[in-house]
Amino acid sequence: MGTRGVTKFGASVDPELLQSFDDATRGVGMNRSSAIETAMRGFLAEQKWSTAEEGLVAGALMMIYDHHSRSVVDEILDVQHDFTDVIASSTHVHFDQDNCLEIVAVRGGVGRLRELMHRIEASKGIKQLKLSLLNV
Ligand code: NI
Repeated sequence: MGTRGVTKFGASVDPELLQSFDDATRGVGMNRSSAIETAMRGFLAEQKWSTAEEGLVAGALMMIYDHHSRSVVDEILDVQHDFTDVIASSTHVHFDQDNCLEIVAVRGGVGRLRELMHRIEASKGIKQLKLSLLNV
């Protein structure tokens, strides 16, 4: 992250939350400062996606949908054909008898990704949808 040095700051948090955070942090072999940095970067990437007018992001859109709903299967395909400018690839997993898992790799402008997300959210038959983004 360059040679910009570090800034120390104080924060007031719920002690139980801090204890859980420190336990989890130790569990993955990180110190508190690097864990806070990781959490802050994740937060910023999420904020950028939900509010920014412009900016480039990349990540994955993951969804679980009803295999038996022909309308959602068609809709997911149609939407992806309408967003080839931001979709790099997609992987379909026939998860079980009833569920399909689709993982769509995306990169592009936040506004366009927001449009994609809203189109998919509007499809009935989507059981879970998650967009995970990284700042580019
Ligand atoms: Ni399937």
